This record gives sequence, C-alpha cells and structure tokens, in this order.
Amino acid sequence: MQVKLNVIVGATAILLGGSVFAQDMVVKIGHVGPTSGGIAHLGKDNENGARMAIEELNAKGVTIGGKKVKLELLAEDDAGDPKQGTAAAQKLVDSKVNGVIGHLNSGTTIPASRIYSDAGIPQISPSATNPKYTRQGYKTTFRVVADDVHLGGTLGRYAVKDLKGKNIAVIDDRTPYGQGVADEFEKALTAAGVKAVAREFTNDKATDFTAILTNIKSKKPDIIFYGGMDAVAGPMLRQMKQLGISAKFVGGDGICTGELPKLAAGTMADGQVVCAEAGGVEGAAKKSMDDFYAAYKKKYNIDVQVYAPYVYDATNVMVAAMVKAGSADPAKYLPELAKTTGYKGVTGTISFDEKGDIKNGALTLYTYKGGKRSQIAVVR
Ligand code: ABU
Repeated sequence: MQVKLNVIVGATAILLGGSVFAQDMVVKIGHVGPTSGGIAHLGKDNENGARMAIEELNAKGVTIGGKKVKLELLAEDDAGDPKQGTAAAQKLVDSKVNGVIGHLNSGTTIPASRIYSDAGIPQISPSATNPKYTRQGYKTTFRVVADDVHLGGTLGRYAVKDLKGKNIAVIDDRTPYGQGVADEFEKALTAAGVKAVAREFTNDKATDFTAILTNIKSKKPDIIFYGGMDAVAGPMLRQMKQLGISAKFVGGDGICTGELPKLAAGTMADGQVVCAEAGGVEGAAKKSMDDFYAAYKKKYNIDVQVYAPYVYDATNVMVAAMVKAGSADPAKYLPELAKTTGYKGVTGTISFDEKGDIKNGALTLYTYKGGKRSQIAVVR
C-alpha cells in the first residue's frame, strides 16, 4: 500500500512538472554584489533593484519567442573581493545563467568580465565606473552609468570653478575604482591650473586615518577629495572632525549614498560633503525616478542607497533585448542588447555606444543637508 501511494504521488509530481515546463521557459538572471562585508548595505540595495525588476516582469508576464517565460534571480555575494567575484562569476556560468547584472565594484566587475566573456554571457554593470571594464575588447560588457573619467573630471572642475578650491588634498583607497576616480580628479585639477597639496592613500577596510589626515591638516586644505566607498568615508569624516579639519569633503558615487550621514555619525556639516552619482534625470524624466524611490520604499521599507534604480533598469534592458531577439540564448540576444537605443528607464534614456557604455551619461551632484542627500544639479 505504502509503495503504491509513493508511485502515485511520484507520477503526479512528474505530470505537474511536465505541465509547468511545457508552458514556461525558465530564464536565469544572475546578480552579483557585496551582500556581506563593509558595503553590504550597497550590495543589498543593488540586489533589491534586480529582485524588484524580476518580480514585476513575472507579474506582468514576459513572452520570449512565443514562449511564456519565468524569470529566476540567482543572487550571489562577492563581498567586494576580486577572488570571491571570480568564484561567483564561475558559479553563475556553471549554473547556465542567461545573463548577469553586476558586479557592484570595479575591482570585482573587471576580473569577472573575462569569465562571462569567455562563456559568451552578457553582463551589465549598474555601478562599476572604472573605464577599463568596457575597454577590454569584450563584446559582452555593458554599463548603464557614467565612468570615472566623467565622474572624476567633473568633480575636479567643480572643485576649482564652483567650490573655488585652492588647497586641495586627494586620498584614495587603492582599489581600481578609488584610485581611478582620484587620478581623474587630480588630472582635472591640473588642467584647471591647481596642483594638489597632498596625495595620500589608505585601503578599503581601513578605520584609522590619523596619520594621513594629520599630514593633510598641515597643508591647510580647503577641500579633501576621497576616492573610495562610504564605509571608509564615514569614519574619515568623523576623524576629520576630531582633528578640527573643516575642509569640504568631495567624492564620487561610492560615497554618495543614503548611509553616509549614519556612517559619519552626525559629524557632517550641512553642505560640507559634495558627491556625484554616476547618472541622473531632470525635468519631466525625474518623475519616473521619484516613483521608483517611492515604490522601493513601499516594497522594502527602506530608502534607496544609490544604485538600485540602475540595477532595475539594467535588468529590464537585458530582458527587453531577449524579447526583441525572440530568444534568451546569450548568443542570439547579445546583438540586440548591443543595439539598445532610446530605452526609457527610470534612470533616463539608455542607449549603448560601441564599447557597451551608456551614451551621453549624466551625473547628479549632491550635497547633504540635515543628514539627507540634497540635489545640486544634473550635469552631462
Ligand atoms: N562606482 C563606485 C562603486 C563601484 C565601483 O566602481 O567600484
């Protein structure tokens, strides 16, 4: 009796399974970001953006090549570490993902991109800004944000022309992102006729900056630029306050997060920090971004950190290319993805250039007032 029952239950399961797979094709989207470690809040923000896009697409219903599709998110944690990044990439390739959104950091995105390229799997980074990522000659690399040349250059010009900086010190965390954006910032200073009064470095896990800040203090800085992430910038701002350094603090997208005021533990004066998100919308297009922020808050009961809307758009752009190609086979939809032109996302209009970079990418300059990000301007 027991044996018979097992057979019947088993047969039903097979029948049910057969019926599900006859109607639905499963498309696997990989996502990788640091969901553990010092910037886990940013990794989770990115992953939330991917999950939101996939859940909405599944609820709406997606058909690819005449087949109803069920999108599945395969989320991996790389802890912001290059070795874990390549291991996560290999795991996704072995799982036969149809495409990858990520990684978050340039230091993980660049080494992982070779693995995806070798496997022919399209990858869209929503936040890695080191220019090298899309300049390696791979056909599979795409990015929906501006790069560090744009970020560092714009912030350097802004520091000299708008903030009227004269004694500008530069610090970076020696990561591909931090060092790269600081180099571009310094190039722009030089082009504007200003020589940095100091160039110091730390690392992306450091917590004590007394030695470098004491050296910088002796140069009487009016601006300190930091190339790195908010998890280090917050404690650095606290120690600036302790050392009596009231210079403006300028940085790229890595510090331009909702979490920075908390990480700085209330030591940021209003208007002291100026940073830039590597994207942005203005005018009528701003409504879609505002709506995304509200929907995200409603769904997760937390605020967007910085890049969740870019992950959301990257996921939708990838699926739109599959729909257009009538196939989720990476080899078939990759050419459609590369041809993406005028896609209207919540972060603005997305078109890719020949390298896979966003065309005419914007930046949004922010400061902080009362512990909240406050927009200064959208610049191109
Ligand atoms: N773009 C800032 C954070 C990610 C990165 O490029 O490393």
